Amino acid sequence: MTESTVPALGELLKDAPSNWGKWGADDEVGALNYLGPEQAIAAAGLIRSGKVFTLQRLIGDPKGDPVWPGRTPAERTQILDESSWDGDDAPAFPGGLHYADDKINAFLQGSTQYDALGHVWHDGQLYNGYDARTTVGGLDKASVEPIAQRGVVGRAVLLDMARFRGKDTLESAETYTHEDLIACAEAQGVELRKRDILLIRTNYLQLFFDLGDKFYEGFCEPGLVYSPELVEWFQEMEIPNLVTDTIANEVTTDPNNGVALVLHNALMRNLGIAFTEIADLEQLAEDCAADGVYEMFYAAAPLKVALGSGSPVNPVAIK
Ligand code: UVW
Repeated sequence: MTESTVPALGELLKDAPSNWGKWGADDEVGALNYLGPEQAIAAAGLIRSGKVFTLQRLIGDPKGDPVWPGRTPAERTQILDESSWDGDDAPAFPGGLHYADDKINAFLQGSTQYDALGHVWHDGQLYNGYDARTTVGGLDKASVEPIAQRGVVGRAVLLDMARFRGKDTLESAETYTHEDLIACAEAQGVELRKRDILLIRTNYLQLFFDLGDKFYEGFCEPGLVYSPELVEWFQEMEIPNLVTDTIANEVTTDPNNGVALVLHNALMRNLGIAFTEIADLEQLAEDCAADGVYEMFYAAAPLKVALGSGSPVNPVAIK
């Protein structure tokens, strides 16, 4: 497929469903509106064993941080430690207090993160029809802050696509559809319900640790692939939040049309579905395979970053 035959997103998605205006002209959290007290109370009823799983990847992992090409991993810098008091520069407090301070310089989209609904756009408009000029210098509209202010709580279902396909990890550019998600849920014996938060495991980032720099050669992650039927399914199912263990939640380049990150536009920009990326689903998946329970309570709140296009998060799943 040559560059000139690749359709523009606006053309590809011209008849695609949209949730713009559904929750009012001022809405900035989209399909998260599907999650309210009723969903939180129902999800709490799923807590049976009390096993808690935290789904964030370690920032500053000595083995490396997988990030989208062009982004750099977080850098943590020690500012104060015991050596600071060897000289005269360290702060002096009555009683002789010493302490450690550090800071990180990080992409807000590095590590496990929520994307703001205004994180991607095309044709000059973001989620809910906001003008793309509102992103200049920071997201005035549909930033991560409103998501952080409300939090995300609901029933989550883990769909272990790697195990379902009998693989350690899905392969580069491997795709799956909503029908595969349904088949995976059936094989796992779990019911998919409206307003479920979907946690999809590929274990693809294991290859980042196995392959080193070669991981980025011909970079194309596996993932969900666009079709009108898939978008309709996500809309009908009122999916509020798509969580995966890959960097971008979908196949990087759509093999059917050559377009990059189609679902960021069809699901996030058009339907307002929150994207959570680079989640660590390994321990949770092990546990689900062991006890056969693939539904759980899920809670997450990204950091409250004014104007932010994304923010790190450490989601919690409780079974
Ligand atoms: C891009 O949108 C480019 O990246 P991500 O959603 O993975 O942060």
